[in-house]
Amino acid sequence: MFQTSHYIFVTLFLKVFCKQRSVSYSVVDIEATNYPLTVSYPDFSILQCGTLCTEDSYCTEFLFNKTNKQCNAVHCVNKPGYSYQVLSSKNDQLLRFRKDLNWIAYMGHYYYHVEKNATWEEAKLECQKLCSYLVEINSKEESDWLTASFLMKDSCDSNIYLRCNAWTGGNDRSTEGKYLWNHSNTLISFTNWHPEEPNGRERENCIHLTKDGRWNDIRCDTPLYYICEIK
Ligand SMILES: [Ca+2]
Ligand SMILES: [Ca+2]
Repeated sequence: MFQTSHYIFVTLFLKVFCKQRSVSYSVVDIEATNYPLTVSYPDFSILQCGTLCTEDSYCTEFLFNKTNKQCNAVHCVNKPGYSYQVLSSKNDQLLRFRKDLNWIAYMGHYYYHVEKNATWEEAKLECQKLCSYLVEINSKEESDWLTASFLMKDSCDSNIYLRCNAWTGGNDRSTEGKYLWNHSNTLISFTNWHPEEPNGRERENCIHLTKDGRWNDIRCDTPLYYICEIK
């Protein structure tokens, strides 16, 4: 979905200002696929369609029909209370616009460090809204790259548990001591725990990555930044 060939890089077509936030959109190639979770916005213009998408945290992209001016938000996860329809992209009258977010590529995957505090559950949902999942770390190289790219900042507190760390998708919420990656539902094989960790037993069931690249189990309701990943 995020393959670079599908981007029209030169076209930064739309910029929507909303409550002092600026969100820009890129035109993306229409792929021959069905969008299972689309929501009809009122039919106006591309600009108004973009404004509605900007105000909708579940909307990462929207489809605009050049002929009948119909505007559809594309969601990746069900929003409570919404009724969805399936939209086919075979219609060549459709234009597709995607929110520009700070995804960074590494080894064929894309990563986005969201600098907003959230509990582990909230962070999981926020990543799903972006059609992605809480980061899953499968190697020392990936762990080190994430740390260097997102967490090693001059402004960090000396207490590595408080600042400059991020939720991962790792947890042992189902069975104490059995650590799984949430999205892939696979046992965690590569680990990079701090020397004294994991130490939280039933109290601490979610894994966060600290600025020195090590892992710690911590209470899942702790408000932390998080990293989303997508293939
Ligand atoms: Ca635990
Ligand atoms: Ca711990």
